[in-house]
Amino acid sequence: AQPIRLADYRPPDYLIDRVDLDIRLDRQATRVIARLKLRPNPQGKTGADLVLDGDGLRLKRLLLDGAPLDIHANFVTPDRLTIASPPHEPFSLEIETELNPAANTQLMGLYRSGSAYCTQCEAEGFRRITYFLDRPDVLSVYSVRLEAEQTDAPILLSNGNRTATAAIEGTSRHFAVWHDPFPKPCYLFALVGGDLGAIHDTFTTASGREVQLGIYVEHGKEPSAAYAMDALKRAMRWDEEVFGREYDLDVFNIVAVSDFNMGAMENKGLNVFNDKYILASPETATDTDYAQIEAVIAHEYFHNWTGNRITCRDWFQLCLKEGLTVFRDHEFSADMRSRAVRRIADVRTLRAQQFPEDAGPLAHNVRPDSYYEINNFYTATVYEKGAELIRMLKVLIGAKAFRAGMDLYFARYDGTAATVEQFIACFAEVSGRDLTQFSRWYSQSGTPLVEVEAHYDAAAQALTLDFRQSCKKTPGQDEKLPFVIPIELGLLSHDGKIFDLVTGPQDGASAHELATGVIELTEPRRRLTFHALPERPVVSLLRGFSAPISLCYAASEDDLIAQTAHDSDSFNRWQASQTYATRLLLRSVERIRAGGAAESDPRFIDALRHVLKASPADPAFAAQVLALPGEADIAREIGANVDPDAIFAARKALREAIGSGLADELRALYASLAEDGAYSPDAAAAGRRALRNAALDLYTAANPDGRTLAEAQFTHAPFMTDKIAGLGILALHAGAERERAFEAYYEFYKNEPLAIDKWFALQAAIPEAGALERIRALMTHPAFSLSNPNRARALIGAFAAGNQTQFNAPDGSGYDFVAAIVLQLDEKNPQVAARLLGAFKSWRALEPHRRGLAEAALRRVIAQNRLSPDVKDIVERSLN
Ligand code: BAL
Ligand code: ZN
Repeated sequence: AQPIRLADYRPPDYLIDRVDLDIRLDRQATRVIARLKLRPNPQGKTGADLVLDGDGLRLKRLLLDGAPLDIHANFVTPDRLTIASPPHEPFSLEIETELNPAANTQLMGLYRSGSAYCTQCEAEGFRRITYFLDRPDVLSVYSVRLEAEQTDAPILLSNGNRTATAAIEGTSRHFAVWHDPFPKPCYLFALVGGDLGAIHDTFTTASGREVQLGIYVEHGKEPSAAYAMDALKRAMRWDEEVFGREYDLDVFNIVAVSDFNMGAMENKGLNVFNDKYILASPETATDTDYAQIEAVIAHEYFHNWTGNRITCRDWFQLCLKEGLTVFRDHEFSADMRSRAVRRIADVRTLRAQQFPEDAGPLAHNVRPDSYYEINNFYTATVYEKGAELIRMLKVLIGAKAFRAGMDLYFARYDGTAATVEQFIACFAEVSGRDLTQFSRWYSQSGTPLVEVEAHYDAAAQALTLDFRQSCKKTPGQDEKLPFVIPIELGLLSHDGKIFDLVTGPQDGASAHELATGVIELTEPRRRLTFHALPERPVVSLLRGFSAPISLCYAASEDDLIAQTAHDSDSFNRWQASQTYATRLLLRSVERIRAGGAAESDPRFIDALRHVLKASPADPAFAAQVLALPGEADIAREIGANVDPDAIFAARKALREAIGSGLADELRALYASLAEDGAYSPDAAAAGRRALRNAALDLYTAANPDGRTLAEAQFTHAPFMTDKIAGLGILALHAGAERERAFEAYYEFYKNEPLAIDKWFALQAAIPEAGALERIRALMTHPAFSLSNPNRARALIGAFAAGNQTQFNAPDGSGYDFVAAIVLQLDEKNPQVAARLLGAFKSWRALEPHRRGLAEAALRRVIAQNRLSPDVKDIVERSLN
């Protein structure tokens, strides 16, 4: 197969102005009649054949301008419908197809989830419903008539506003008609039919229009949708206040389904959600779940403007809607919660998910140049790095110009399918800046490395900083041009005073840089000298993580300790502690690999003691500091010849050292943060729980009586956050407590699939040799189903992505297991299978023995004929 290339983009030869769908829902034989009004596109090729996309379709009837066409002729295949020389004037097509939703295991197009019919059309699912120009630059106005047995689907929903609904006389059937006045690409089409419960509310927009809000869930789950509704209303208000964006339809509906490939989907006026991101009660959801629900609700809602009103010209522009919308949901969460803690959490995610992508065989541009399978580009690079680029743009041009650029973008491109260039041009125009170099962030993959050297001249009271940027080659890109990199900078005294940034006329920093504290690197090297520094300052670089880069700066340990205590930039306060811990862990890994013991460092323990002491001021922040760099973070820092067992041992030793060195403090902190009373998901309360559980976790790492505390917490905690934290701690320690707790948890939650997912995931992550055996046994558990994406991700995904020692077991069993599951799953649900295979993304960085085993597992996958395009694409790129 040939890749699809951005450079080959051509406007469509035909446009589809109107789509009237008449859909009779049936579990095995749903009938779809699509009436399309087409016309030649003045920007397309005159007289071209009309080639409509399909995917596994069964055509029953076809009419062109009302006249039947012979559907047995060879211009129709399940995957394509070609009409040679269609009229040169506007014309109509009527296409009847028949679908089997019950047999649709890919969960793309129309399928069944629980007691509902639902759809997923992004990226290319609409072609599994009817033949169409399935590309995002074909925008149409949709009317949809849905008909079903009243008992089978009493609820009938689609995009837009409902214009009619009635029982069909003399039958047990009913129908509803929905009209969406906003032209949209077909990937935003959705329908839902089913027997669902709902909660309703209203929202009055800034201009005074009342919008009817509905969230549809499985019967009996209605109370668990209340937090999602609250988050939705807050998101609607926030988008008005912060971006000036008002909602545009009379209705906004959300439906939660239990079988869903992604997190959620932003279909116009009818978001469809993985129920994991809707359902929350204190008894079943953790603080993290609440925060994620808030973020995903906001994300999908924000797409109404960034994605729906302005969509993407082609799928290469995916970051135009996704990166921007992730940025918007990050800002929303920062405003709803603690900005500093959200920033740390977002950077942790970026580093854990996107940096390894950029460093491995699956590296790709934020805006890719080509693809074989677009489903594989819903990545951390497009989403998370894409969001960082928007954030960086705001740092570079300032908040005021950023908002003006957004306003211009909305005004200029509303109702169209846009490109990244058009987006960036808006910001260039309002700021007067040339953003050509900034655009390289979209077309060059890889994480830039910025190395900084500092030299202090005491006599001159001057500090010279030498910056050097570079970027390793990535697949298909051997040479990299320099990026524009904003480095937010602070110079501090060792007790935390901030020095003014002063440079001389010869030293090169602009007045703007000095005023904002943001230094811009545009060339491979830059030297800056700062004056009026009576002491050698602590250099606080990349404050707030002002650019998605790797920073290499040999700060002294004294500086890192001072920063951990005093840096006025809270991100760098956290970063200094992480840098210190990472260095310590890297040294320990070396020693362990050489047959020695991990290094102990009382200074680090001491620094943490101070963090604990100061923790009442900001418990959530302290919890972030106590969460040491993860095993994958350390592996990424090592970069090559990685031994996951040595990393685990080093990290375990450090946890034990902290648990024993700070036993009294941790235990006291744990006791002091005990809470009783009602649960509140707010950030302050969540922060206290996070710190309390982090304290217990570290305490238990070295003190066996911690298990008794953990078991008591697990048993008596009324709410999920503390219950699962107790279980998670017990899970790390083999013994009777652990097994008792797992059994008790299952008994308690067996009717709550989302809670059982946590049970699967914790067991999958047990870092012990028996983990794989346990997982195999759990795969036969009645609560498990490989066909349900949430279950598959909870058990297999948690193992592949979260259990570093066992996935990378030196006998290759982890690789073989995941490869075999990928093949099994590929026959049913290629998207989920391909995503699971992504666990191999860092295989080349492993030590040679494991590398060989991982490669052999990948080769077994590639050797299969009948791989889906999704899995084939990932395995081929992984091996290239
Ligand atoms: N558009 C796919 C799901 C999301 O990013 O919102
Ligand atoms: Zn999105």
